Amino acid sequence: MSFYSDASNRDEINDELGSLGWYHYDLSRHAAEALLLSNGSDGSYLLRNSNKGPGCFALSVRAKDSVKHFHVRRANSSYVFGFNEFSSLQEFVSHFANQPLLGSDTGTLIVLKCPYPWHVEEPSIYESVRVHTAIQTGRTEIDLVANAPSLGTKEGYLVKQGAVVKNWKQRWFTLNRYELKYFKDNRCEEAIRTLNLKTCSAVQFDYSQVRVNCFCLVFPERTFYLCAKTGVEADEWIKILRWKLSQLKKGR
Ligand code: 4IP
Repeated sequence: MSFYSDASNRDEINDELGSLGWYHYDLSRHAAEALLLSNGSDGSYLLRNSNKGPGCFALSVRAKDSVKHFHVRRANSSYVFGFNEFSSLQEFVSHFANQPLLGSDTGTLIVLKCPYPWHVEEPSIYESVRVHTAIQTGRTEIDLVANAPSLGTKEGYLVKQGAVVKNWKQRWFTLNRYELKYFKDNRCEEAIRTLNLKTCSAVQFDYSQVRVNCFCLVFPERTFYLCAKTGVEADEWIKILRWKLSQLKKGR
């Protein structure tokens, strides 16, 4: 398998994929998440370059309240997506036209409903600018630090234990920014509870429960015990939750 290695090859691939209309070139993971969450809908997807290197792309897909990213590789003129290999872009695209069901290791299924276009018409209207001399704040260009919180979304069913009555209930969990919410199910609009990860001190695997694939979230007033369907899924939740905690620590 040979991947493209020079700029001219990269331009060729950009041209080839650009014909798709839903290839977003160097759109970052963060921008893809923000775009699909704010303006896409369940099943919207786009293709973008991945930072994993030449020939590597990412398919970003909007689920209900989260965005999932999948690898796509280009080798020679074939496209490799999951267990499928498509010998041409044409074949790859035909696959998407059939609105395939995308399954992940965690057992969640998403229907790839509609591609999110790279080009969207917007009114070409600009506001006139009147710059006034600002009061002297003493700030310099060094103070202009570009900063934005990561979205880092995830959602899915987990089984949780009550605090006093120790029964186990399946709940729909969503994670966005530093909020972990749980709902009765994935059709409910109103969360039962919102957990602020800023007050969470640890996330770890838990072997104290009779259930398997359990992990716990430690808060000052309560430790939440949650179980996933599979070990892979529990691992994914732990990974992203720990990543959030490490980001919060960095920001302190
Ligand atoms: C409830 O049991 C549910 O398990 C609640 O979970 C739980 O609240 C309650 O915990 C527990 O008593 P019943 O439905 O049989 O009454 P959920 O809110 O997900 O429905 P938590 O605080 O875990 O959400 P206690 O601590 O109120 O007993």
